[in-house]
Amino acid sequence: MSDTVDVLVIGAGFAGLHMVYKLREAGFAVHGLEAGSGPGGTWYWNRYPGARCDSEVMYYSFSFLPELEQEWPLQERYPAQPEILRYLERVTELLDLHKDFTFDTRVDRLTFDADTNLWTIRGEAGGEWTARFVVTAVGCLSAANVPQIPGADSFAGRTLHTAAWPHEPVDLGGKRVGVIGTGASGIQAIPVIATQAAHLTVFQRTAQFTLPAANGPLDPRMVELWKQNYPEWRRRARLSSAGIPYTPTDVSAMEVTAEERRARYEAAWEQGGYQFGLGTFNDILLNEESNATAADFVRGKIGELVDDPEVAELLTPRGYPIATKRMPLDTGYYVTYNRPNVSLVDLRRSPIEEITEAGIRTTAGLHELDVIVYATGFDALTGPLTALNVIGRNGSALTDAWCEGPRTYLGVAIPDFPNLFTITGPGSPSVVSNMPVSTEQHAEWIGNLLIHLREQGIERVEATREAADQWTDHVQQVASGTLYPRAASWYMGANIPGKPRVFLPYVGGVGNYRKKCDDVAASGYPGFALTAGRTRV
Ligand code: NA7
Repeated sequence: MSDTVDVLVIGAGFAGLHMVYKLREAGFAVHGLEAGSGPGGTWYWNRYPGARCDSEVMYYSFSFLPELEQEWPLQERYPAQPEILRYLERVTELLDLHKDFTFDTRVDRLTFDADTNLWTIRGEAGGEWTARFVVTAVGCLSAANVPQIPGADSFAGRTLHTAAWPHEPVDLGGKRVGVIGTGASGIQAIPVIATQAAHLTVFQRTAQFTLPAANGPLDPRMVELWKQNYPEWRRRARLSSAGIPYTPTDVSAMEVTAEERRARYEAAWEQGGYQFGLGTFNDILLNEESNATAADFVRGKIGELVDDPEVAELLTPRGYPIATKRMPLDTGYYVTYNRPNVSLVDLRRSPIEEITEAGIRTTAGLHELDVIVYATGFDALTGPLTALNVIGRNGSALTDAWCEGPRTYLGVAIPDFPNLFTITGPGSPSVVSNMPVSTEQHAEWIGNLLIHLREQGIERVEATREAADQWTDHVQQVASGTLYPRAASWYMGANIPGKPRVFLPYVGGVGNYRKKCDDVAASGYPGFALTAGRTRV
């Protein structure tokens, strides 16, 4: 590749692969940089035992590859990490994208030159690129959170993080394993690690609500029907609230009798997946009383599933509404605590004091371990972007611009940072949606904007401060009409010490958001300042 391109894309997950392909096909000189040694993004890094997608397999793929759609086998209801990684590798091969990426290249600085309207992109291990436009496709959950625990370096055993799991198999047989964290990753890993380890100790800070995935093989007749109707399912997903074409309900949980409510929850629990939250009642995330009925139902299930009443009580979430922290789907999570080789440590009662050579010491004593697994999540949404050390026009740093929280226009553009676009950035549906639906919408929208700029001879595009302020206020306003802000969640930045507490994703719905973006495009991109070009790359 030449060192100067029209567009440089960072990341080779769903978003980056699509963006590079779209722009290449539109005739741009485009190149991608990726930190991993291959494509896959999230699915390249998160190889921990039990890693699986929480979106059903039919919705978790590209919609613009009809032949692959027909040929790709749909086996289990929820695809496991190796299967998704294989899918993205197949896409890379099919679209001949390898040649358009440089792998093993982590970007550690982006600098905009206001005189030339060009970005300079620096690789951590050397290498420099120049591009008129940069698109970040770095994911929302790719900057791992490793809590600073005193003595962590002194641990004599092995330390692992779910988000940076080794590529070679990890033998946990006969080992005493400690898992810190019970979010979506921990909840997937814990039941599998329990079957491998001699003993598993789970260190829980906040008890989590989780729903049964009811994973299993798909009925081949259903798969056939599905494949016949793919375009219609895709269309519905795009217009839906969460990027998954569940049929919405217009019934409030308070409108029905207690028996009817229980019957609906029970049916959804049996069916598994997000039907429980998206398909039972329309106000679980809006009305405290309605939410309490769903929360109580799940609390009751925990009591039924877990043998030891004391353990059941520790596992029972209290103090925040259900579904306001990201709801995981699980396979046998709660019943794992009935195993004789699994114990639960409540960090609220006895916090971690330090890590020693021998294990984890809480205020209640030392837990001797051979392996410590951090399942402690991510600096979500903003972390992957600030890690790029972005310097905009006037020398302004993104970290400074966002010191009180991110301000974006539509989650794709940032004032003072011209010619930079963020796929699934803060202020877009991103993590509250089925990701491929959202990355596709952004890649298409950004691609079409770049085509428009080329047609108009525009060299510089920048979100106006006014547009970003209005959008950011709208994002907060929509969130404050829901129960989401009631939880100390990573949606609020609450998991990272010192991070500003603002609501990060847009919860106004995937379909509504798409319409707003389409309206902006159809009206000639109001909210962006456009500057005609002097030079061509
Ligand atoms: P999450 O959902 O952020 O979960 C992280 C877990 O780690 C959660 O239980 C945290 O407790 C816990 N945690 C974080 N820091 C600490 C410290 N310092 N001490 C003890 N426990 C801690 O991350 P996941 O990887 O599970 O899931 C993230 C997303 O990835 C998921 O939603 C999918 O979209 C994929 P807390 O609840 O903050 O008290």
